[in-house]
Amino acid sequence: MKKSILITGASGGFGEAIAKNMGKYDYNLILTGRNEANLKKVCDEIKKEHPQCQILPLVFDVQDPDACKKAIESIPAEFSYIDILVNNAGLAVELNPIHKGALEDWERMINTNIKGVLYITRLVSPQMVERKEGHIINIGSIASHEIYPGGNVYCASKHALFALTKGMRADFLPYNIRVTQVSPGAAETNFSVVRFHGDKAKADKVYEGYTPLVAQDIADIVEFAITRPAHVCLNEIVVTPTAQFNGVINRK
Ligand code: NDP
Ligand code: 8X3
Repeated sequence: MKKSILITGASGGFGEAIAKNMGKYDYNLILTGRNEANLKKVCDEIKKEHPQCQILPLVFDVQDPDACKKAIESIPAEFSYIDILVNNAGLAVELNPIHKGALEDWERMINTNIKGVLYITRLVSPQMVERKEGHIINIGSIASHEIYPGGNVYCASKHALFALTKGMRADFLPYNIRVTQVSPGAAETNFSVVRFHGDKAKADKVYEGYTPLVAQDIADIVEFAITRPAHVCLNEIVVTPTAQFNGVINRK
């Protein structure tokens, strides 16, 4: 049976680039996101480039456990052999200090970046355990290791994700399942536009004065991790722009 790769948050940014890289391999793709039009556009583009690739788009919010369950249970038999799971959907909201933080922003980050990963992993991993085979890739961040002013809850969510990555590695060790975290620094995607509630001018400033990473850089690293021989598990790859060290960016 043909194997599938499930990528959350494939309607843009890193997830889209990862899906496009993986379209050339002999996998079915299960691509998820909330924005149906964006997701369809990504599917159409991959299909055009790789007509042999079978793609299943799933539109749902990873914050909603019932929606996650319904979506995963709706996967038809021909896509059901999920060998690779990329937990990529995530976001930051605002850069407020704690005393000015909005509870709803905190909820969105915690519910998406931590609980969403747990919901999807809980639903997908039992079949990997049963087969004693599989690969889970979590998209962490430099914020899994560093804290910057205003990063508080986002950084906490990505620190938690790193703990979960190691927890998965420990729990899945007896089952031959690879677990990898890719932890990027500043990358120019829609990330900062989302962080600043659609303020493109404010988002653009984040990437001024240096060359940031782009989604393709991350997709190439994920592809590298996936295509290592089965006995090789890259535990974590931390990648920043050359102009970034930990949280510090050297702007011209
Ligand atoms: P984008 O905003 O470009 O893409 C985010 C993707 O996640 C979109 O496809 C979006 O889909 C999806 N998504 C967000 N929330 C949800 C949700 N509740 N349910 C389902 N899908 C959701 O950002 P990036 O590609 O940059 O971000 C991808 C991951 O990389 C995130 O986890 C982010 O934290 C992490 N990261 C980003 C860095 C950066 O500098 N860009 C650096 C380090 C890590 P839709 O809108 O359709 O729901
Ligand atoms: C996204 C990169 O530096 O905004 O995870 O935390 S950063």
